[in-house]
Amino acid sequence: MHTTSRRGALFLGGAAALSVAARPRAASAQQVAAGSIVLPSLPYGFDANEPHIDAQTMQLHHGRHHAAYVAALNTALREHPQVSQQPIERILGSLGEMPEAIRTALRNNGGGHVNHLMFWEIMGGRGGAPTGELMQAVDRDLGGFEKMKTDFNAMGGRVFGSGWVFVTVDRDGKLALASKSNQDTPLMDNGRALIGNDVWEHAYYLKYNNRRSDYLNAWWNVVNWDRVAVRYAAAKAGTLTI
Ligand code: MN3
Repeated sequence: MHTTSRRGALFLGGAAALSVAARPRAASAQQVAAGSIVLPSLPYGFDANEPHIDAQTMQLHHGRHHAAYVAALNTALREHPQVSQQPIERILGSLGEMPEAIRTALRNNGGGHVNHLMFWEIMGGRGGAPTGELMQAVDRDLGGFEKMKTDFNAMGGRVFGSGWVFVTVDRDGKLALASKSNQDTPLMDNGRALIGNDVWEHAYYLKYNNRRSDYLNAWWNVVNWDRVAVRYAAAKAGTLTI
């Protein structure tokens, strides 16, 4: 429906390829060097979310903030090839088993990487509402679309300092709201984010200053529900990696 769909598919493929390439059995053909996680390009232009999220914020957010998480993640992985061969979702789902020397770096920067991959993936749309099976789940589990948005925005407003607000999804397709501090992610609970909004000030301060609630309200206008539906189907199929 949008011209971005093909680029979106490539972007999704990039995220999936990260996990596949990181598995030891797949490493022989295309050996993945330790510390070689790459920052994918956005699946749309920096101005795709205007006027709700300005192009400069998108550019800085992707090119500086997300890039910094990727760089720091690679630095942490460089000396730990046995960790770098594992899919990022497995690393984040078993942080307690990770080398103590890099555990905090993995948590902050691995979390930052996957949270932003998900975030870019589900934006670039024109808002509206979910349809079909996903809308039925919203009605069933979250009291309907309007209540979901109201509760999500309220939860996002209550995050003290920096963090995220999510709708999580399990293998049965059940939805729930959750918030996390810093770059923590539902992957750390072996859950999955269906959608999430970044409430770090870097996500909105240039345009909204300290008016986080205005940003939270406006953000729904750029959600791409077609891509969210793909994530929902993947979650139910057990193939949603991050
Ligand atoms: Mn951010």
